[in-house]
Amino acid sequence: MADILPPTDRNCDISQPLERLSPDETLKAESEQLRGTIALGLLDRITSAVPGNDIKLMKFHGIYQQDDRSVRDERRRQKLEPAFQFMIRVRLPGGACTTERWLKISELACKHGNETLRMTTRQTFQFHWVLKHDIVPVIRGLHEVLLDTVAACGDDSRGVMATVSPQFPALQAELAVLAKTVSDHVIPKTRAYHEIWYGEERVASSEPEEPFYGQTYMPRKFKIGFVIPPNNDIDIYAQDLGYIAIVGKDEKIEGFNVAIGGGMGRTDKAPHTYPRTASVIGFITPDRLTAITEAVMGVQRDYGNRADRSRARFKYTIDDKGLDWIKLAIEDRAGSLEPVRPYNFTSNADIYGWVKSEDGFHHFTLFIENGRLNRDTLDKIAQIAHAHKGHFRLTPNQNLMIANVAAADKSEIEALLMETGLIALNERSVLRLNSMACVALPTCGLAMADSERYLPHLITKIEKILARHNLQNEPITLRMTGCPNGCSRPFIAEIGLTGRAPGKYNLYLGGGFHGQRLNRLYRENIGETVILDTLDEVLGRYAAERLPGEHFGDFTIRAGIIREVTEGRFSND
Ligand code: SRM
Ligand code: SF4
Repeated sequence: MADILPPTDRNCDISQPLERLSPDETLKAESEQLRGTIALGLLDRITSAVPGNDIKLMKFHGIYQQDDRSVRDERRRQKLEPAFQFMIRVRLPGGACTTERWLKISELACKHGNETLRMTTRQTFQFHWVLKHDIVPVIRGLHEVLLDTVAACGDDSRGVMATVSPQFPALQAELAVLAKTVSDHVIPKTRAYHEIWYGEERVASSEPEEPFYGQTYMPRKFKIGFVIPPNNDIDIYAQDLGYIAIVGKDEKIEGFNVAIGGGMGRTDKAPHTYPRTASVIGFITPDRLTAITEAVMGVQRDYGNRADRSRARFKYTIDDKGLDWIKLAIEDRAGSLEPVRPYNFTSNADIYGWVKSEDGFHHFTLFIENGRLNRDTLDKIAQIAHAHKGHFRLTPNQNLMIANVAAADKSEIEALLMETGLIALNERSVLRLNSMACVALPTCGLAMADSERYLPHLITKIEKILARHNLQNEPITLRMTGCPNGCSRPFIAEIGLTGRAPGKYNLYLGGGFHGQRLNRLYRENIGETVILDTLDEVLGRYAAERLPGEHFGDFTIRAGIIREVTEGRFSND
């Protein structure tokens, strides 16, 4: 593994004079490597919240303070503080989860998380509704199965994703290991987490606690993912740094194409913000992975915008400095990249049901609508976990793969899927199986409209439209969010809906079927009736005018319904 590079001059970009740094930069610098007053705030029993600055610092520990927005007004009327509770996100590189870990997580969710659990769009778990005094038991419970929540949020490298597509078991297992290696390499090294959550003593040292991140960490979150074509299940073009495996004739990974600068979030009516699909800049051999990761992250660490958080993601650094400049800066730190190697994606969906891989194992992908698990489903999956000798993988589309079922055990797992009724979850329309929604209301503080709670109902209505146009078997990607931050990656869906206000959404069309192209705003701030009427019209045209094999997103562009987005920065034009 490559040595960790010493931090170069923090904020060395001369365009960022110290006095103009955003307040978050000062907070990080003064936090004593993410300690702040978190430990003290947890002891305060008068409030169910934590102090303002600690709210931000706790994100680096994977914990978000939220409040139940459905009772906000009522509590204000009663002069009560908001119903504070916490969301806790687990770090789970590549979504790989043993059955032992699953059972522990499920137990913690039932005990401390209001009997609900969420599988996220980046292949991990989120506990919701955790009360302040329950945070430590959750974190320590996770520790019992050697899991933690370090850097699941915050200005650092977030959960590293890795494909779950089961066709190439050996390669997939290799990628899962690489995702873990990269994740371990780039997570913060501060002992703050151990002290605050496990109660360990602080040990004095003359060595810097964060050799790579320094005191101010990254300018903003940074996301890494690994994929094996042809299935782009992790949405490589939405990652800050993506590695596309190039597989040789001998079925071995020759190396990776390096993709940089993907990201989804935008702010409505703020054209200086936009989603961007990652640019593929070169090829590297596997031995260069950690060095290149450090170089790419180092460039963003040193040149990312630390004055304006709305422009702090790597995608903007790239567009501000120029792709060629950034590539040179990376090469300057880690050597030349080889020319991009050919690759081809065909889909970004999960493959449902049983798939047999070349090594003789069977894998069952179970549809979990929007990744939400309630008590009933948790109990049913626990039955499978007790019997299953393989492991689980959380998919990038919020679903669950029961992985590595030996041929001799398949009938037992199948019987359990039938007995529990879980198998019926897969008997859904193609549209529903290709849909995703973010959490949104009532827990997400940024939500402007419902998403996870509403999309299932909207889909039922769209299914009728599809049936009328005989399109019910057409795979069309549909993704919804409660705001334009893009947590379900809606801006690369063929149909994207992002919340504007309660019951109102922006409708985007023209995204690429396998996540390769951004969509564009088609109708703004519309309610259900207009959404359905608009889709009825456009889908009707698709049914009548499409070419053989033509995907819906491609059709909307060819038919002149929407203008193609060639680059993110022009997506608001
Ligand atoms: Fe996200 C913020 C949920 C994947 C872009 N995201 C949030 C917060 C933490 C709201 C907040 O800041 O207070 C949400 C918590 C809601 C709740 O109640 O749980 C939240 N994001 C999620 C999850 C749980 C959605 C889901 O339904 O699965 C996903 C957790 C992923 C994980 O396991 O780490 C999630 N978020 C994403 C993705 C998709 C991805 O990474 O592949 C994106 C788009 C890609 C990107 O980062 O550009 C995404 N989330 C955002 C943004 C916009 C960031 C930006 O720079 O533009 C925010 C807001 C922010 O950071 O200021 C945000
Ligand atoms: Fe919350 Fe917006 Fe992300 Fe949905 S897209 S979870 S509403 S931040």
